[in-house]
Amino acid sequence: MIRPNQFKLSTQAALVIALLLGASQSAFSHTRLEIPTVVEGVRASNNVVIGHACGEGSNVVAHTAVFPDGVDSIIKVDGAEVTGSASDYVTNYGNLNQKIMNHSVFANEDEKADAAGNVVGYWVEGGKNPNHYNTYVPFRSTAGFIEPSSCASSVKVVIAVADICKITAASGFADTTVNLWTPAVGSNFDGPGLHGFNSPATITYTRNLETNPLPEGCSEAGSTVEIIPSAAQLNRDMPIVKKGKQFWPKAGH
Ligand SMILES: [Cu+2]
Repeated sequence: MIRPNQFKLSTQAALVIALLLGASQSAFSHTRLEIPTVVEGVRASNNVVIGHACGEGSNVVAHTAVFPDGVDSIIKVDGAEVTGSASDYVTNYGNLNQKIMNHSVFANEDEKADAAGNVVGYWVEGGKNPNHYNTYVPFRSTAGFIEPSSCASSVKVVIAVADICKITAASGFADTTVNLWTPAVGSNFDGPGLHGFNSPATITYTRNLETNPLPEGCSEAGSTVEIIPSAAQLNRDMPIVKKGKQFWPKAGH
């Protein structure tokens, strides 16, 4: 027979266990965006949330992110790769994201731009995010608009991120030195077999069906579109170049 006070104790124990599980999940979750889904036409500040470092006692000491440039990006419609460009689905694609400066954790930072001057990513370094902490890395997103003539009901933009615990050459990439939250597109930053393999952060724009209804001829649900950075872009834009010198990954082997 269970006496009332025994029952009470076990419920409290269960609650404590549930809280502990919840806490550990949030502290060790993968690196993702604070706001992963936005309605088209809405400008928002957002954060890339660094989820953890590279194991107990390690710190993320540098972090870098790349947005697909829309120039040679991979486009998928309902999961199948198509020819076409990002602006077929997001009318004003390009230069949608700007870093918001913040030196609270990382002392140094800069944006990365393509040849046309569009911001395609950013890097931060000179700080420490311990394994059991999260760091918010802030940026702002200009309102993206879904192309009215397209059948897209949502457009998911895939972001490539590296949370770097140790500055190594590419040959030194391991679970103890880096978390690569990148799409596996065949770049030097795929990290096959590593913790974050093919598990990138994403931001999804959803269509405002009231102001921007699907045109005739689309399926009732519309299409889900993905914009993914190309391997060539990741090879070019993932490295951290600081004052004209490559900081990460280290050159050579
Ligand atoms: Cu993780």
